[in-house]
Amino acid sequence: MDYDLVLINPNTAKPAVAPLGLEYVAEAARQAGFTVGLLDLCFADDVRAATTEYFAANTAGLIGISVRNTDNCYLLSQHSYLPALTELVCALRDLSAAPIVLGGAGYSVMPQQILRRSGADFGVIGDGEGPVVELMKSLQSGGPLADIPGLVRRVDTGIVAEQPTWESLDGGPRLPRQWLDYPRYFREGGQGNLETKRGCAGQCIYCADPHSKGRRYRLRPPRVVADEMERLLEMGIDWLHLCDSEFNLPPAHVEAVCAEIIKRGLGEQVHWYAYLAPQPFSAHLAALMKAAGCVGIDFGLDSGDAQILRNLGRDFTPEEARETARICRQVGITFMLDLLIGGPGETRQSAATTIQFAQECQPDCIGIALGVRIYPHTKLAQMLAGQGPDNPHLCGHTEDNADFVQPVFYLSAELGRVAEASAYLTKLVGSDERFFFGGSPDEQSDYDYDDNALLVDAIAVGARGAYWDILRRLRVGEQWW
Ligand code: B12
Repeated sequence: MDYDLVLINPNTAKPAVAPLGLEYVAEAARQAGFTVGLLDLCFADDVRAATTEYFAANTAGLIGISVRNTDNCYLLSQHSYLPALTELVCALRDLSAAPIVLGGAGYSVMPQQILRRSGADFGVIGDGEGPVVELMKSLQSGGPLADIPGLVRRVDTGIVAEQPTWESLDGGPRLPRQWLDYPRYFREGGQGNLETKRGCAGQCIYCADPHSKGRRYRLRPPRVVADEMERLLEMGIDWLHLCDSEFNLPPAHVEAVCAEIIKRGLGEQVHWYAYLAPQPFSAHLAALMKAAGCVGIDFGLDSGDAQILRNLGRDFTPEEARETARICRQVGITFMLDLLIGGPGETRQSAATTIQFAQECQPDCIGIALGVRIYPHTKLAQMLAGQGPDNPHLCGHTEDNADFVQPVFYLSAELGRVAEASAYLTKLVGSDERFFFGGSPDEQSDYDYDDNALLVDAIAVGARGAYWDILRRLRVGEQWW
């Protein structure tokens, strides 16, 4: 078949997470009148062979590759996916003459840098729907590329990037959920996915979301969200993880989405999890979310130390977070606290305060990420600009990596180097079984979701839900399947 556009999902991490972004891009291109093929390599036994076989039978006018993750973002393991991406781009050059465009959540975090290193022709920062359609039109008609929002391209002088326009999602395409094998993703990945908005107006110094999703909240109409939930339920997908970075912002939208789900009686049929900021939160919101089917929340707490929270650009206090935790326990929602230890100003004392604070909140589990992944286009990167690789707070790939493409982390020198800091935290955690340590070599305490055999096996025998909750249940022996 001759396609105008062939989209590729190269993400083979297991448990399998459906590349929802590709559904949006494929559907937008189809609705604009283009023919679209989709090569999903997630379940391929041999990625190279599957790609060769696909391009022996099909041709493309443009190839789009989704780059969901650049790396696993854990200091203790530092697994980068970019060498495999470069290999794929290289292999495609032998199989097709079509130009290659990259996009996706990971790509958008460092677009110029990844384009340069991967050898692809184009990239798109942020939403793929509009720019991919515009790119195909321009490539087919020989029209200008310079006006395409979010497009990253090569010119004689290097690489240039246009500003994304961050379109409103009011008129976004309705997703038929027909581009991917969602039932298989559910069987092997244990959860469906659903987005209620894009963008973040937060000021966190380490987060690339405002750069990759826009600084303004763009809301999907609640009826569109609920329609899509119904569509997933029709396919038997009744455990979901929402794709919002912080579901409770802005609060009015959460309430409207939950109200629509409840109105349609979906709350009793579906179980969903979400990431939330510790604030804003209230007993009213918790009850509404629970009635709409929420069974678990992962709060990005980061720290229990007021000064460290300020240093990280967070806008809540430990006391507000404590109250949020109390409400969750009162309402009966399972919850996790995610900690980010080692940022600017972190000391042994503030780390100890954080561990103790998290324990006092009595969550169902606690995740620790040691070291803060440094992304370009963030305040943290600006703070470090010009300081060079000898900065004592840098860990990971510090040499030849001024653009931060290889995994590089801020780890406050006050904690010592990686092994020392990790040993110190392990000691603080002691025998408290609620803790998970991201990227740790110990399979039992790790909660890296890439190629996590514990999760894969549990899902194969019927476990469903957020991965942290499946791991937690495994640990406490709470089996519900
Ligand atoms: C929800 C979420 C999760 C959930 C997923 C639940 C589920 N069932 O889907 C869970 C908890 C499982 C998870 C796991 C992980 N995640 Co996560 N996750 C997210 C989050 C919040 C949303 C992703 C999402 O689905 N968005 C909705 C879809 C519709 O948007 P999208 O994929 O971005 O697609 C749009 C554009 O990017 C673009 N696009 C996409 N593909 C393409 C292709 C082309 C050709 C083009 C042009 C455009 C394009 O168009 C799409 C529509 O506009 C993002 C942060 C964020 N705000 O994006 C992090 C994020 C993607 N995750 C991240 C990471 C690191 C991980 C893990 C590796 C963590 C770990 N070590 O375990 C794992 C990887 C799991 C896997 N199998 O890949 C990082 C990646 C950062 C990086 N440097 O690469 C992010 C960006 C968070 C962050 N800021 O650190 N994650």
